[in-house]
Amino acid sequence: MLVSAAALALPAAANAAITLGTVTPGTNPYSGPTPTYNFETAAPVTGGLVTSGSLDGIRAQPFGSTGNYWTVGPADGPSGVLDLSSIGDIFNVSFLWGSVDSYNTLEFLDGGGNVLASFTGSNIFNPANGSQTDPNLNPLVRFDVTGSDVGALASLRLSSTGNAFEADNFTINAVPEPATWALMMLGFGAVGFGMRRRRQVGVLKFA
Ligand SMILES: [Ca+2]
Ligand SMILES: [Ca+2]
Repeated sequence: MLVSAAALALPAAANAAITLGTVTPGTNPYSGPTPTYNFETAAPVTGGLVTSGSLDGIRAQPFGSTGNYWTVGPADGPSGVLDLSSIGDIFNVSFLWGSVDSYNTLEFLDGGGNVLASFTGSNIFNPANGSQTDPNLNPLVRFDVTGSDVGALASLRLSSTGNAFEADNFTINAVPEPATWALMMLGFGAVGFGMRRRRQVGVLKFA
């Protein structure tokens, strides 16, 4: 109810979208946000392989990653899914994308398995040549979620037609950024003002 009221009042903020927010060159040691899933304890993933270390030509531990990480590719399982359905509303997702390759694909899915948004390694950095040491090719990537996608996003699917798509330190943010909060409060304020006005004139009308 509150969400639909805010949507009426603030259509610009209600547009459903998942966009690439920032690409921050990686650091070693890792210096990003405290991860929700760092694969040191069981993460809700199916497919691919959770492992540590590197195997020449198959997979490489992301620059800045420690312990276990998640890898998908022809040798490790061509695709894998990270289930986010237990989290509820999701406002942004970040993770350490190791040795970015042009043939890596990241998809955001809803609960029915529909693709809400899709990105390849080439969207992250060009050329996406899979360097295992260049911080630009081992970045912390952050994706921002808006509108109905906040509630719809249910999983991430990683796939790779070559070896490999490696990732660690997924941070799932269930709290809006301060700027988003400000927009939402503006939206609620506008709704409240509108309702008071309508009550005064005795008409409740939604366009
Ligand atoms: Ca780890
Ligand atoms: Ca890679």
